[in-house]
Amino acid sequence: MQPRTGGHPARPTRLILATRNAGKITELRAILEAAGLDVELVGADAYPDVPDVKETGVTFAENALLKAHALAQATGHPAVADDSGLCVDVLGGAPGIFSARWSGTHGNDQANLDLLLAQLSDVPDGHRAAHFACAAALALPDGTERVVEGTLDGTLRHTPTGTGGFGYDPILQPLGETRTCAELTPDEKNAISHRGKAFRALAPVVRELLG
Ligand code: ITT
Repeated sequence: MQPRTGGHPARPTRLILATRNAGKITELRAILEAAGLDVELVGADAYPDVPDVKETGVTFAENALLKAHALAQATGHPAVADDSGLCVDVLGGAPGIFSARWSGTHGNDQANLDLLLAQLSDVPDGHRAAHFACAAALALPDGTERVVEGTLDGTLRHTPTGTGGFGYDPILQPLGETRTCAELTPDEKNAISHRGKAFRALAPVVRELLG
């Protein structure tokens, strides 16, 4: 699925993205290309023997760095990892780093969203501020590391709307928007999203360390 480098002397630097989510690979590849960076971006699927790392950090940045370092050490190539989630003001920033497993089961988007809506059912408009946050880390096999962050501010709807995106997209309405993230096109969402901002902030860092 991923392009392989040949024996050509001018082959681009290989950069591994610590995800099995094809959408993230496409998004970061487009951003690195737009920045004019000659990098061969491949997903963690290219290294099936490398185990997933436990996300034991207590911030998005710590978890992103943990994943990036683990992959860089295991593969001998520079690695990028991101960690993201939804932070709700009235919940003191929760679900935060626990966003993917808020209902107890990792990656059950529907259960996570249903639980959050139930918890917030009595919270009126005007007190439903929230933001998506993303930390993106770059680690080199020699231990060099960088981390950048991006956020998307909005408010939470009372009922899910829209069928696009994933996770909490159907209830997060970005500031200045009348639609939820799940009603935006992928390009519209990438242009304003926490992950889009973090990945775009990473491009000059990739240039600095690998360029
Ligand atoms: P990886 O395989 O790359 O780890 P993931 O989906 O498990 O992807 P993320 O760190 O990207 O992990 O996101 C964690 C959770 O945060 C995710 O399961 C969603 O519930 C929520 N989330 C993050 N970004 C989101 C977005 O853009 N829209 C909606 N929900 C999001």
